[in-house]
Amino acid sequence: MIDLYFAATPNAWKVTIMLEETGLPYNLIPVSLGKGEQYTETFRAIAPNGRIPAIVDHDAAGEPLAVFESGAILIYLAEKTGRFLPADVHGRSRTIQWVMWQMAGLGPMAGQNGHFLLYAPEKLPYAIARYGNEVRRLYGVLDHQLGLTDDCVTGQYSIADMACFPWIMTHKKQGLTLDDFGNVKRWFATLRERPALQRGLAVGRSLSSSVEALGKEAHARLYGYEIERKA
Ligand SMILES: N[C@@H](CCC(=O)N[C@@H](CS)C(=O)NCC(=O)O)C(=O)O
Repeated sequence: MIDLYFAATPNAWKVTIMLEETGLPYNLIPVSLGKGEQYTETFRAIAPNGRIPAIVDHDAAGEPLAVFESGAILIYLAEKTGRFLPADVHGRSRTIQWVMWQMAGLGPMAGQNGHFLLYAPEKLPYAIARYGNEVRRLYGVLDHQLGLTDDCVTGQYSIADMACFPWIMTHKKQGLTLDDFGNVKRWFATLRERPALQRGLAVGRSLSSSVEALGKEAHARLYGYEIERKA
């Protein structure tokens, strides 16, 4: 069984998407970022960086294996299951390149852009322009790539798509419209129909510290999902 240390944020949803896509059983362990649980000694023994997501695979060879960093988790789960990471050297390298691009570029830049647009106590035009322009540029890079590969980031659905999707979900609050990125728009619409991806994204919304910080309505707007309302 895999323990997943989780809060409802894009980096953690990459992992729930992969777990749902592969059908691996997992045990969800909520980490309250608002309460600072990511900094406890117990959690940092698993994830030294003090950030979610992290997993512990109790069925790993030899002894339980802890993995932190969402990209490393995606690669680990792909290798464990033999799915969503091509075996041939070209496909494997291309997929890992795009996972790295998401990890080093799209994710951090969109995270900073979101921070300066939504959370920063004062509006800082320089920071908003710097990160906003970079996120727009990165969306353009993805759009160009999807124009070359047609359906998916590297030509077939893989961990590269799972890494990017949750960050594209935030496009409205990044100040962007997908109308400016036709290939991303098509890819986004196609992928969001996948039942496993939808299950992955539905995991733990109510546990999010950003729900605590923003409120339910704003969180749903930020990540582009519908709130289930009781009749
Ligand atoms: N590069 C890391 C980033 C992880 C990360 O930034 N996680 C955020 C939530 S999306 C977090 O734990 N934030 C807690 C904090 O800022 O204290 C990954 O992809 O796993």
